[in-house]
Amino acid sequence: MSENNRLVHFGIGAFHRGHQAYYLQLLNDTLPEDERWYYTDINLRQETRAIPTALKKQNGSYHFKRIAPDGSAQFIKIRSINAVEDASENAGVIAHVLNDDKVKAITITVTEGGYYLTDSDDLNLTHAEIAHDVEVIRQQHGQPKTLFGFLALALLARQKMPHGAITVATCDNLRDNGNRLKKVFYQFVQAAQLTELETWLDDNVTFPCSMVDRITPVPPASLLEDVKLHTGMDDACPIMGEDFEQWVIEDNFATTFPPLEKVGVTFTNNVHAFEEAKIRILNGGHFLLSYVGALRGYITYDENIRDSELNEWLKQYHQNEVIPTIYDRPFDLEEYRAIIISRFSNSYIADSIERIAMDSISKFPQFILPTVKLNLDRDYMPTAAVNLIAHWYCFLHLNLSGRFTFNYKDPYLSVAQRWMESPEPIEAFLSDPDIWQGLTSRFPMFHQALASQIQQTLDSYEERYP
Ligand code: CS2
Repeated sequence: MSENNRLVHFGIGAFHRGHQAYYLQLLNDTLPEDERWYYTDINLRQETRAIPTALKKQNGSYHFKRIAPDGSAQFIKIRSINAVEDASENAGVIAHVLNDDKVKAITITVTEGGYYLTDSDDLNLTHAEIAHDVEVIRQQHGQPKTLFGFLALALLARQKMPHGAITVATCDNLRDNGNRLKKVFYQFVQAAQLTELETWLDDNVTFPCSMVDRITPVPPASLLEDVKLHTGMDDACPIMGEDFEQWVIEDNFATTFPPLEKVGVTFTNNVHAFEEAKIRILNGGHFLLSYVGALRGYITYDENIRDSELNEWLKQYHQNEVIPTIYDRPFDLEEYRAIIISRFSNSYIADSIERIAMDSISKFPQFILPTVKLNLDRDYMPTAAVNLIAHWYCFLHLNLSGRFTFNYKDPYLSVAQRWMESPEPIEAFLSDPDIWQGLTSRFPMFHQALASQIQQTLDSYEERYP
């Protein structure tokens, strides 16, 4: 049993280390040792083992280079993670870590694709990995592969404890993220026939929604030398990020939660307005310029913003299509957009288009589709979106056909491959229910406009990518 209160994190990416762990470090800096909170970080996937292995050798600590738009930087030592485990090797570690009443919450970052949502926002129980985990949990035997299996093991361990109540806080960019996770996790529990766990969850577990924000690029290899030069320390797994951070979390905790409001975190009952603005202005803006930027040969996202045509396209998208369809506005959206554009211009963080472009199949329904839908619902043709979505399609088409070389990563790549292999690829794309959720059939004018924009955009790349 540990002395300090603890949090557990599932999914150890750079974003988590630059965000939740950073905030906990800020808090700990204000507290005496016995009141500090520490993280146990747990890796879930075999393919992401390298960083946790290096982090474990450093007892969880590392440096964070926090970079301002003028290039000036702070090197902050993060010591708020002090235990690192790998459940992708041995899922038994989950019950061991969670069986500690000093653990008060689990935070999660597994990316948008890690939730296995269908077009109706249900859990995709037919997906092989989910079907596998349902069996593992139902039979209480074997090694899970997804968040759902690991979370079930964690909560089964808590259910056995006398005071097991716990907060489960997802920190991924899904709108209404806590409620969605709750809904699909209950579906998982039902499929695995854990009736008693389901009843226990009702009284003992909360799933607060949250909005999280910090642009955290993939750290370049040169960061190791940079850290050594500035701090004199060897660090095998430092991270870097912009100097902007924000965390808004729903005030809905099952038990004690660290008093992060002391270091700038907002606890509120209206997270939705914040997450809607962030996902549609920031993540949506990232999404839509990354494919056209890649096709123009840019490497880092700030190059998109310096391209006056792309900058103008983004402005039209934000000002004509996103901002007018955000109806709940707890702050000034124009000012918010201006801050985001200045963050997007930060060339010192050198955020790669390759990082932002990945996983587009699961990002599109979250970041872009709601904006398209809300515009069509108000009888407005979102022409900036149409233009930029056409570039996304062309990016996939040219990349998958080998005409445009780009290191595109996506666990759902087979979905795009299916469109491209069909006799009518553009039609296959436009009628995919997981992507459009019925929108293209409800609005034939939109279907038509996008199909012809795609054809026109493809033609425009004939010469550059023969
Ligand atoms: C990016 C995000 O991956 C993406 O699509 O838009 O990682 C973005 O950098 C963060 O959400 C910023 O908070």
